[in-house]
Amino acid sequence: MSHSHQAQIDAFMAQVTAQNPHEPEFIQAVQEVAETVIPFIANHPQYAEHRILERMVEPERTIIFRVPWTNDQGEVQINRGYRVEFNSAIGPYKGGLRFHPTVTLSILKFLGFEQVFKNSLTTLPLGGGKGGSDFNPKGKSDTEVMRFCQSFMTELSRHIGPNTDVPAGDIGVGGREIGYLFGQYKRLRNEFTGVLTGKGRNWGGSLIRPEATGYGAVYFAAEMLRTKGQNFDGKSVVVSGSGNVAQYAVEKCIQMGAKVLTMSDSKGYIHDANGIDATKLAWIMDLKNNKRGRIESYVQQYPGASFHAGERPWGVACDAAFPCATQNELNGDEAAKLIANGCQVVTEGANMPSTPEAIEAFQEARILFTPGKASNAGGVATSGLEMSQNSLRISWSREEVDERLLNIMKDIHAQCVTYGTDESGYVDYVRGANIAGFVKVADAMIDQGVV
Ligand code: NDP
Ligand code: 2IT
Repeated sequence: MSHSHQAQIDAFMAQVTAQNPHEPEFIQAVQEVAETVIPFIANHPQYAEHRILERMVEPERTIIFRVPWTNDQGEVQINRGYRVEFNSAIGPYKGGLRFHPTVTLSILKFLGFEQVFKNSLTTLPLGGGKGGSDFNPKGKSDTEVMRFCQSFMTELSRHIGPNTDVPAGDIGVGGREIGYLFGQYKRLRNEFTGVLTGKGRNWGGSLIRPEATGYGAVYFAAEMLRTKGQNFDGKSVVVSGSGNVAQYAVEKCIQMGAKVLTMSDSKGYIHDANGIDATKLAWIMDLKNNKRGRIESYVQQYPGASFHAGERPWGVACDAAFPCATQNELNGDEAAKLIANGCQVVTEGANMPSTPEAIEAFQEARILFTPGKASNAGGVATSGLEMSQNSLRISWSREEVDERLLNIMKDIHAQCVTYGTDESGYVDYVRGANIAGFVKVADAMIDQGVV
């Protein structure tokens, strides 16, 4: 990179850092975009003239609110709720809700900022937003989760709508929570609309939405492998997480003939050298989704496997890795281990799971690496398809939605190749995703004036 580009990036980041103190995750997400987009803007002065990037780092609106509720003992509890409405240049704000004790404004701003670029890549008319709460659903009864969701929606309902802002799930928000949130919105507004996605199949949900993020990540990885004349058949795969994204990434890897060696949760990882097959995965899905249990129990059910408390799976030798748990879960040292063990492809299912040092290591080693904003976009893309079906008041078959998802993932891959290929032919998927995502939103912002 030239000195003048670096100086521009440094000046821009100094400003962003000064304006957003105590927001390390947000600054990390902006830095990654700035490093690739600022050199591009240098050759496209219209974006500098209209101060597009400066406007894009400022959310259009941030809502922070009190969420009071009572637990099963009748005691009053207080959590903090958020919705960051980041950018609506190309469509209504769209993005998930996260319920996890680590949720802060910084976390939601990083996720909302990423979402703007991701949603732009999907080819669908979706703006970007994110929300959530520091509420911890773990260990709470269904009735406690319901009362929390009802209180959260009582305030959120003033700010969202099917043409304004359409939330969905993320960490800690799955089908159960979306159901309680939808029920309360409908009751308050007396309106049955597609105001949330990830709904149940009988009340406006789309087939394939539960599978979409994990399936989409594997479709994207398969596209990357195809550029090398390879596929997943016989490849060994390491996955982190055991929630929604991880489960369906594993399912699709198995369907494509790969051998999945690991899954994890926040307490550690399980390693099954014989491979997690479809039967074992069904057992894990029941454990996590119905019994809300811990991944550790896997080794009682399948004694051939081992559990590694407090550790992450990146030391296990593999051909392909899918980080599918959370942000900053794969650091530079772990990236070096993956590379040394022969890993050829790293596909982010989670949002920002690789630290900047890890990304640098993958790119220096010239392995196939894709950022979440490209490879996990299948989830929100299928949310977009759910919105279309709701508007049309019809529902498409499983095959139809799956095919649209596959084509969207191929399209995102092609956009990354267009903007990310360097002189040597190496595809920098980070640069490709950031620039392709940026251009569509930036052009729309110019068209719409200074708003
Ligand atoms: P879930 O709540 O279904 O699962 C989260 C998984 O990650 C669990 O196994 C959880 O373990 C683990 N995890 C969460 N926090 C941590 C942590 N701090 N350290 C270690 N492990 C952790 O969430 P999803 O599967 O929906 O989301 C996973 C990732 O994918 C997130 O980054 C999310 O933003 C991203 N994503 C999700 C999409 C979706 O459609 N759901 C779409 C695109 C991206 P434990 O049970 O112990 O907490
Ligand atoms: O990070 C994400 O893209 C999501 N959690 C899914 C958002 C959505 O609106 O489906």
